[in-house]
Amino acid sequence: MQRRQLIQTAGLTALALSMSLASAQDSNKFKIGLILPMTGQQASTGRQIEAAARLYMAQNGDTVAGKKIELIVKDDVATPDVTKRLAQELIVNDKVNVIAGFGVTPAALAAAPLATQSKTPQVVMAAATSSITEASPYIVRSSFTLPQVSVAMGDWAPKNGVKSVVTLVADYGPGNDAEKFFTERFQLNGGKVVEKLRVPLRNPDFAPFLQKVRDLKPDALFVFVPSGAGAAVMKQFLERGMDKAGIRMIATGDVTDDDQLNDMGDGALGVVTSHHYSAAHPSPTNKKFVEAFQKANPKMRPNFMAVGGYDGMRVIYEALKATKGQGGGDALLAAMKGQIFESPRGPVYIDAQTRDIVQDVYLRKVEKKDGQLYNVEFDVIKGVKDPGKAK
Ligand code: VNL
Repeated sequence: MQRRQLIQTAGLTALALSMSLASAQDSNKFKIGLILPMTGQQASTGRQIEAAARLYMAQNGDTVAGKKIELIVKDDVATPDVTKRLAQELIVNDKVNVIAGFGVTPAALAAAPLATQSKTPQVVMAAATSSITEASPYIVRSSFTLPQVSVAMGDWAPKNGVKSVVTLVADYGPGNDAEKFFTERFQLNGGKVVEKLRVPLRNPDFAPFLQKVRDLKPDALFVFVPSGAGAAVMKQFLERGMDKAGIRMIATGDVTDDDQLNDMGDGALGVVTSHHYSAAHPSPTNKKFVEAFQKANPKMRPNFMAVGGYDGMRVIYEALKATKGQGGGDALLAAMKGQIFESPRGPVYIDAQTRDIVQDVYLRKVEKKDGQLYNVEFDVIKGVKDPGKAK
């Protein structure tokens, strides 16, 4: 046992040594490997994050602490096998200093062991299952967690006339988190969960599920689907006349995603969601961010994925500055922990213990502003830590 451990440790040390020697050749560069779904079902997430990362670089320069920042973008099609191969290639061949991105939970989890073995910081900018940060001590998250935003809805709904609910979630990590944490809090507040429905992540057909919800006739349907899938749910919800049958939709903000919201039509008006970012967040920092983002990307409105990418770049840049360009993986990671700053979403910090982001969570209602649909914030819960780690 001891001997085996010794050999394993020696192997890893050799790997680390060869990597640090190789990276010395590239010592005037600082490379960020950005692994994102640029094609396929989650492509909007990749598009948003890449655009935001490039905006951050345009605004803050591509030389930091004497290092030239190089962004290497790779498309993993949100497929964990591909993520793993790309992370391996980026770490071993390209000798990146940081891996970042990760549009979906399985992708973030697939890269985690490589981050650990090579001591490479892994900045998760999108994926939002609570447990992700526990998959490697080298993970830092700039997005959010589903428990963080779902609990707020479990408090709001019963106080606002919603006594019975059916939950409908995408059947994987973040959906399971949303279902569990919304349900627990809603029931604690006296609400009744009539049924819990799970839809497949890949090419879901919502019709049979919504038919079931119609028959059960709860006060509201609570929904989580990942960014990019919200418009399809909304369309079928309205086509089936669920709202006219007296069933409200409540959801996490993934459903009324700013990337799609404006094309959902007036049927989406009045839908209440809980989330950490709205393009309509009324702060000077956000106004500047949205303006600059839209100037650089005229056909896009930044969504919560863009903000996760933008803030993730901030975390990397500031860690590089703090380590004066000298930092290896461990030093960079240490400099990422505890960062506190004003994000376009509001005030945030990276919890030094959990490496997860602590942030305000808002209740928002879809309203029309200047002829466009927005998630308009009407209440806030300050400084929310991920409740998934509270135990
Ligand atoms: C995840 C969570 C992905 C929330 C999402 O959109 C999202 C995930 C792509 O952890 O897989 O909105």
